[in-house]
Amino acid sequence: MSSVREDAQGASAEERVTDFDAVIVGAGFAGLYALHKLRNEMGLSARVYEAGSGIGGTWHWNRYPGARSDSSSWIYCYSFDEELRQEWEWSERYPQQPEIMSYIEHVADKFDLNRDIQLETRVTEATFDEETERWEIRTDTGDVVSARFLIAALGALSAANVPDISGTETFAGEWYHTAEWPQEGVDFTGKRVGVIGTGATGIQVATEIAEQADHLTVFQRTPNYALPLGNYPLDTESRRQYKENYEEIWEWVRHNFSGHDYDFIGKSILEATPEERERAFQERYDRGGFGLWIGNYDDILESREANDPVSEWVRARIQERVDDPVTAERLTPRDHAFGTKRVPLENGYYEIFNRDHVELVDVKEAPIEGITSTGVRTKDGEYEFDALVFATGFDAMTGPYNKIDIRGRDGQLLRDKWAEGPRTYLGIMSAGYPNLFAITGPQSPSVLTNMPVAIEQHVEWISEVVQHMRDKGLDVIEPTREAEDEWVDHSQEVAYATLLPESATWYMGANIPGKPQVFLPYLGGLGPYRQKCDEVAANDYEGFAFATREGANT
Ligand code: NA7
Repeated sequence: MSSVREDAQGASAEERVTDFDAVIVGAGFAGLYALHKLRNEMGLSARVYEAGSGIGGTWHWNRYPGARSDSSSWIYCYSFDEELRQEWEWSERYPQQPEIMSYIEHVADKFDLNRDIQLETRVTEATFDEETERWEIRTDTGDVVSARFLIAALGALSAANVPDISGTETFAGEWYHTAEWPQEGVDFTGKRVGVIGTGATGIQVATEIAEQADHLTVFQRTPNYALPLGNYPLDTESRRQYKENYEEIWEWVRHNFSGHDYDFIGKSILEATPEERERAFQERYDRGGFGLWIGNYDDILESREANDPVSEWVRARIQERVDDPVTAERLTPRDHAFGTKRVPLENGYYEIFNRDHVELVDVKEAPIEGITSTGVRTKDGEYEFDALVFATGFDAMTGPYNKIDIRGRDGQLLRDKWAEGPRTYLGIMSAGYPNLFAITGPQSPSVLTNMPVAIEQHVEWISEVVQHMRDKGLDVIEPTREAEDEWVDHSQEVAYATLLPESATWYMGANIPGKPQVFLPYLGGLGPYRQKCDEVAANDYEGFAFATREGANT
């Protein structure tokens, strides 16, 4: 006997609306705001599909111990609603995962979003029908719906990367990837735990597991330049201050380089005396956060000469925090320049290695040869574990798109078009994929910014162009190949004018075997990027072609 599945509104499958103005894929920060904008403010019919069992995107999946935002709480949120800004009370400078989830749930309730979100439903295919000029969307639960607009709110870091290490399936204990963490949590008390990976996530999770586990082994491939988090609780007075100055703070972060509350110093490091540099570095280190990275001298990411002093300075800070000189040296990065990989923020990470029950294994010295039923085998020997944690990152930016069969004009798969690297105009659309909008997709500032600020900019720009189309009676928008080619070239030129492409990072696709080595996010800065998007819109959406259903171009 088959039962009729009911959707979020209680409508049965037969009654369900199957044609929407917009289908949004993903219910994280991006998808939720897109739904609010398109449905609540513009009156479009919209459906959100979300693969997870709850809303929240990144914060639904990444609930590993120690997960928290590296952005200041008062800007790691939405700015679009004054009442929301004023009523929400953040408890810390850097909020932890449960608090961010509570905020997201509050937003969904406040704007009545849940009724149009279908959970536990993964979009598997999206095909542009050139006859109807609509997208046909299919899911793993058998839904087939159509939409004029398809909004990819997939997240830049949502396709988990579990490395292909032989024998993983034979491991007799429990193993986890940090981005697919069990909803009920994991208790490591009394356990021998191995953590593989020392990126932003590995550093957060290892610091926390060190508190619980009997023994912790951290497998490090590349040491990082982690900086102190500098977290502190927010009291009533500090909350009052940021609330009073909200508009000013937000205007600043909307237009600066990173969408974070840092600005570059406004001067070349080469013009600063050694004493000035020392003062500048120490102040930023003491304050915590990304100040040494994106609030430092202007040119530290532009040349080795400008970068060396800060790389050297951070190395010295790492060395002085770790007692054992061999471990200290292993933790000290010497193979890449500071700031060319995503800088992790830490909260006592280096000090865990001063404890007897924590050890560091350098897998460049002693590569992992395989996983066995009892643990991890390296060139130097075997380590036994009750539990293994993969903090091994993501198939970043393009990975989430490549997981869906997205077919545009002539049935071309997006992943085929992007085989040599993503091709977009402004990181928002790709030629041959009409009416498909990406929120914080490849070749947009995205992961190089404080995400909610970049998300708001994209959602607002996209909703304005949709409104423009409604006002003018236009049905289809698509970038021209010329505009796209120029943007692809421009985004690579901007990146290659810096040191970032030198390092083997997920920004470059270097963490995934076989992935093309192309700089994925746009490094021109959020403020300048916003200005470019605004100019394009003011200039009659220069670089985009519009059409009506009859096919007339405007
Ligand atoms: P990252 O930054 O990609 O870090 C992944 C870590 O895992 C990194 O240390 C990798 O070493 C390591 N890794 C990956 N594959 C392997 C294998 N096969 N063997 C050993 N070590 C491996 O991901 P995160 O989740 O930490 O951070 C991603 C973003 O999420 C972060 O920037 C925040 O925005 C939130 P590698 O450095 O590649 O040598």
